[in-house]
Amino acid sequence: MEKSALQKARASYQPKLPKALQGAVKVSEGAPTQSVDNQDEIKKLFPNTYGMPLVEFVQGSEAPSKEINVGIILSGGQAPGGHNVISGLFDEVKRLNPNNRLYGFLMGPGGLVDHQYVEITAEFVDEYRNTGGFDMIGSGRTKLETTEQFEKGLEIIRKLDIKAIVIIGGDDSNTNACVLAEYYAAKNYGVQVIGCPKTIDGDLKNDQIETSFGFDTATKTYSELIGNIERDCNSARKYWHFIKLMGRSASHIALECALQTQPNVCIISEEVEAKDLTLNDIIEEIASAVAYRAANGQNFGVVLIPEGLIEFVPAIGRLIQELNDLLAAHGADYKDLDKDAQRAYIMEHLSAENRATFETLPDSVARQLSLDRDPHGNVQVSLIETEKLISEMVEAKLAAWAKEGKYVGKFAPLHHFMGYEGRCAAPSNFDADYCYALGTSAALLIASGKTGYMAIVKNTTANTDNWKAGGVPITMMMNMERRNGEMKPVIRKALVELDGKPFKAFAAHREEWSKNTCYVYPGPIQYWGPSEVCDVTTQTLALEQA
Ligand code: FBP
Repeated sequence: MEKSALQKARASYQPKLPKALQGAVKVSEGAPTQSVDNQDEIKKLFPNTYGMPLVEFVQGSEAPSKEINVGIILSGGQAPGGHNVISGLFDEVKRLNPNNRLYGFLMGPGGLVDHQYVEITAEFVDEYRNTGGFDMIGSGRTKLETTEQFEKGLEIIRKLDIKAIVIIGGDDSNTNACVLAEYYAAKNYGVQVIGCPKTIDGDLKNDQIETSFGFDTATKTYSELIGNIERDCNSARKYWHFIKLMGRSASHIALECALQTQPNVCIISEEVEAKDLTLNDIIEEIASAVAYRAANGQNFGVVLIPEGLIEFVPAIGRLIQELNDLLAAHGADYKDLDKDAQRAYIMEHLSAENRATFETLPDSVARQLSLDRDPHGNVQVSLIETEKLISEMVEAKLAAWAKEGKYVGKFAPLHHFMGYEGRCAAPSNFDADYCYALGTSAALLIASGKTGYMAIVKNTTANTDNWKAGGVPITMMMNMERRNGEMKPVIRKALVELDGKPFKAFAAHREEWSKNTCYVYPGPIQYWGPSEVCDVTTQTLALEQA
């Protein structure tokens, strides 16, 4: 692989490990845990992995470790730092016993089922230290859920004498890790399963998980680009930029970028849902900002739109719920029909209220909502051009206001989607350190015989020395939710909390940001230099942990 100058220099960065993970480590166990909700149902579904205690690693004398071969899987969307989880895991399993081997399953969970793997050696891991991307072993979205898949996986696990599988994934993948852990435990196969909290979306967090890895680097990358656009916008003073930001459901990415760059408008999906806003309400909010600024001669601005917005507009959310059920029950009846026949079939089967909403949607959006789902049953919102939909509707609203004499100005919109360009960026110091510590914790959970746990690192706004590492039983984060027409045990997704400090900080300033030009230009991620530039966490984390 030909390397860039940055990649070469960055390879020698030694991630900072918390004191508690340096050298010999012992386990300190807390009290038994409970799931966040639906305790009886979750306990029944996970009799072997429910109620286990929280675990923290502290410095202390360590029992000699038996030989343990480990398998690792990268699951779902890329997130900066995945390679450092692997290097942390590799270094720790080798420290515990140099005979231990680490195998990477290729292209996601499918690699386990199809027996596609590679041994991760010292030379191999050295090629990828502190790099972005998941290209070391690849990732995929195959959902591990059937007994047949678990048993196929077991064949290769036995062949390679693997004692534990580490699944690096988001809420859906870790839900599956929990199901797999329970299955292997129930069968007494002696195979441990450990999860790691990954996703740029930032929605895998709770009392135990302060942040998912990748959120820090991705939001800094987007904020750099948004800042650059804002500066261009404030220089030319002739465009309104509509920027859609990745993040399937939750608006954490959009909110964090807004806190870092202070745009004129940022829509937060969770607020739209809570206030029962219609698409028209959102359009009026943006058009009002455009009209106000135009009246002051400022025919320019920046609008941030979260990728998942469309699902949070209550009327559209209700439509999606019914479409999910329809898809689960009758998808096979209409999936092979031509476009018009599909639309007609769906219209015929929808309730009157949802049919009325469906009719108002442009064809491309209606199609995306009614047909394509990812393997976890999610609408593929990153494929919907919400930024164009919104700017076209704003344009129409301004034209109507112009006729009524309520708006005079020029409106020239430009569109951007920021998603994939942030998911594989070279990890920030925070993500490089955090991921290396997560990988180390995962190895220690395995060595201490745990299964059905997720590796965690806490106290992350303190100096790295004082970070706390350990594990949380995955069942502790679960509740029952309706998925594809059925109630299923899943990890509860963390949405933006409207009474949380990050949203309140945004809400306190947004009026001023919309009327005036208050842009902040964060610039690119820095890897070397003053700590207040290089090691700063996201504002979301800083505010939440304050
Ligand atoms: P994960 O939840 O798997 O980390 O994926 C996050 C994400 O980047 C979302 O923000 C986005 O909607 C989705 O992946 C895009 O999926 P794909 O990579 O399959 O296009």
